[in-house]
Amino acid sequence: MDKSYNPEKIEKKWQEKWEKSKLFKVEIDKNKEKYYLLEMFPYPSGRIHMGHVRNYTIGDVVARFKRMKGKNVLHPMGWDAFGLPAENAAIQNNSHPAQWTYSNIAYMKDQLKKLGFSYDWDREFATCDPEYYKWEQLIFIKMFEKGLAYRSTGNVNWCPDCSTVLANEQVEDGCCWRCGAEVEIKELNQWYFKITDYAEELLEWTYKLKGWPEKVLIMQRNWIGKSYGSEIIFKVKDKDIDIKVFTTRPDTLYGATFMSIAPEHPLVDQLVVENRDEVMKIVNEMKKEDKIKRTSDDYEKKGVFTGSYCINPVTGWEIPVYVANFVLMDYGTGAVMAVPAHDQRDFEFAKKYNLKIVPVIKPYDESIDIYNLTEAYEGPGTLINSDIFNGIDNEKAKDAITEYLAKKGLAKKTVNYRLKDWGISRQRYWGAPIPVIYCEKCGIVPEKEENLPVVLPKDVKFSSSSDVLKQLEDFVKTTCPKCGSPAKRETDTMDTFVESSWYFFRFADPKCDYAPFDKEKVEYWCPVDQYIGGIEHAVLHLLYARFYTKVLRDLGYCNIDEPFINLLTQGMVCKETVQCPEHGWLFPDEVENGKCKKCGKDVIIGRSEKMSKSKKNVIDPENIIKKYGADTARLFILFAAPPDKNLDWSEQGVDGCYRFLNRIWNLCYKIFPYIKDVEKYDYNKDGEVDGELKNLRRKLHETIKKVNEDIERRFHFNTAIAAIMEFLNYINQVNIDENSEISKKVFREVFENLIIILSPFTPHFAEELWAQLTGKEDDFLLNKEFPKWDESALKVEETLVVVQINGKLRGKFTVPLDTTENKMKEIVLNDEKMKKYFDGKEIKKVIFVKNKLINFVVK
Ligand code: ANZ
Ligand code: ZN
Repeated sequence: MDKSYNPEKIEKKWQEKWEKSKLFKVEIDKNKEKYYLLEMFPYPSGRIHMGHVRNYTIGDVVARFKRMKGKNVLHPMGWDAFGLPAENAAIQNNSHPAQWTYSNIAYMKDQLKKLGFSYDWDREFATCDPEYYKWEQLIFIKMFEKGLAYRSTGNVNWCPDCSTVLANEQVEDGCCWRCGAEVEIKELNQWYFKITDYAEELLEWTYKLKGWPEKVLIMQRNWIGKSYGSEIIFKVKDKDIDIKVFTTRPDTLYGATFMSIAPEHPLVDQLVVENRDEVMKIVNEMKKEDKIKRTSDDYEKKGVFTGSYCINPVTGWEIPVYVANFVLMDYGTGAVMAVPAHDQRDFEFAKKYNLKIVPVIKPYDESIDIYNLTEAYEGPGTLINSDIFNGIDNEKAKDAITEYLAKKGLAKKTVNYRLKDWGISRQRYWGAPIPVIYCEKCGIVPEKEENLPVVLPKDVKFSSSSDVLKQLEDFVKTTCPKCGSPAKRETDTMDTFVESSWYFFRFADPKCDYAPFDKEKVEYWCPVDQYIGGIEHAVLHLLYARFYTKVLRDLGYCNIDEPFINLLTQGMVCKETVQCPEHGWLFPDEVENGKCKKCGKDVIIGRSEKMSKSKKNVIDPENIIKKYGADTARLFILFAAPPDKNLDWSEQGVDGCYRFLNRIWNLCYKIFPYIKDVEKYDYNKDGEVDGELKNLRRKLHETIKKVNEDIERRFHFNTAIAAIMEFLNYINQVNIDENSEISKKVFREVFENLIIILSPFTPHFAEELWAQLTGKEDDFLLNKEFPKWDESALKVEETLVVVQINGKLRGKFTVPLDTTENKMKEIVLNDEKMKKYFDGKEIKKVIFVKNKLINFVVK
């Protein structure tokens, strides 16, 4: 055994051995319980970052632990390989996106291997492999045939910088989620997936996914946005048309004093009677306004009177119809009954255009003057100014008023969802081609199954960022699969979120060549038992994956309702930031003694923030591995915080973990010679142990218990590791007796277990120590059982100790056997009943007989 710990040498050695022996390969084994552990697969951007390291280290510990607990563990890895960065890089380097992508994959795969992750690499694939997207195209065709994929013109979010469409989910605060550019609204012909058909089921299951963080479920529910309300019909005065509104507040109907409709509403044209040209001009300008801004609270409410009136169905009032910028066509019915007294947007609008405000809810809070409002009153109360409904609680009035109108055929209860269909068309090259053909005679025709995949043409020049596929005549020109006449191929590609919506199924059967996957294999491995990834995917990816799973189920590909049983959203990796007043963000090595190296000014140490290149607070995992080894990197990441909390990077923390491993190594170096040739302690053969050895065993089994429970129950690796550190301190205080067989045996038990429980965290380190202890080089720890604790070793034996004060019996205490004099003093002096004997007195002397008696001489 080497005298000192050399991570570089041993990590390489074990990575090679693991690979050669195919240690991580798994197959279906129906005699074992399966466990599918999945981490969100990475985008091959070029290099792995600390966020990846954290995500995959957490996953690796769980995978290794579960396997050692006897589960048949599927732990795959692959690449989410389509997307815009590859195309941008290709333009910049005058190369091909495929080349960029596959070389990044090779590099990153190597990096992941250096971290010792237990992936079954035989299952690896990249989503840009035609063998993968072929099946996605087939599924698309099946969806098209069922009406779940359709083409429609609509307003789309357009990112001018990425020159592509974005899904609603990809717009954050009006900006592109990827590049941050301000998003525009454009009218385009697009492909959509009918996720709205699944709104109700997606929502229902959020109440059944007990293994998901509540905050993620809430975000999904809000995104689906189910609201209960009513549709009410308003007749237009002097015209034979009706306007239908969607409202969640039918209780306020008696206070509806005007009507607001969306500029895109199809009835606008018929409703505008006065000053047609002028009004239509304003309407058209409103349409051009940014749709996202239009709905934000602080955006100015604007409107224009159409010249038409409609009739409030309960009051009979003729109320003016306005076109208003804050009403959207794609929510509800595109028309709103405006109740300025009880809706803030309507209130602002009424003030601006001098419209009537009639309160109809009297607040339970009497201090509010409902006839002199400075803002809308949106709270609860009883109805006023509402004829036969006066005095009713407003919640009850919702149903009552709807039912009253329903009898006249003027209203019905409805449910509305905020969720919109998923626009999946992207006007980009580097994505899965949408497998349809446009024929002048037959219309939209899906490609024939036997012609799949529709492969992305290789011979492409990337000189500009415009729609590349459209310009490729060889690709576009084709014949109609139905009638054979000349036809055109679709040039849009699919949103890359489609690929990540089903990759977890493909991992169960990655080489399948007759279907997306074999049903039986998927039904053995899936659903995923534990999914791990970043919170940033709480809405987008997770909602799409849930939807796609249900679609695959309904297409008959599998019998699975939900893809992920348990979800862990890991916290971010953060580090403090450093700023120079003159030079902005600084890298740590641009600072010396608190001063900027460039200008000598005092730097400002900022708070800890998510590692990002722009703030120059990133740590490259590769440097850490070079300096300390992968095991230290893994250990630090696991030890520094519970997995769901943010983690603060600290060089001292990393160093501390490295020293901990060194201390274990050094201790093993010292102890192994004595225990190499003995067997570990066994109660049946060796009988009882007592004293120091008994306590050592107790501490060992307490540690084993804690590690088991912390991993199993809560994934609290940090406290598990802390327990092991504490145990190491304990071992250091106990001396091995070279002449005692039983002492050596207990030490053997201690070190065997210590090494095995360390192995999920620091696998190379543990493997090497195990080989040194046992002399066996291929006795992989992953194939060992994770230690169970010995309940009988945990028992603390007790004894009765007599307490005397100046020789007189004053109490009896039951304490653990071998309690020391100091501990005994502490127990007695802290006891309420004993206090009176010591009050105002001084302890002159203590006589202590271990396990029997303590006598205080006081004065
Ligand atoms: C009358 C009313 C009175 C409303 C009141 C609110 C308060 P949620 O809960 O988000 O579903 N609304 C309906 N369609 C709209 C559209 N296309 N664009 C903008 N606003 C629209 O919101 C439903 C409420 O939003 C509806 O209830 C409607 O205003 C408005 F005291 O109707 B309410
Ligand atoms: Zn045709």
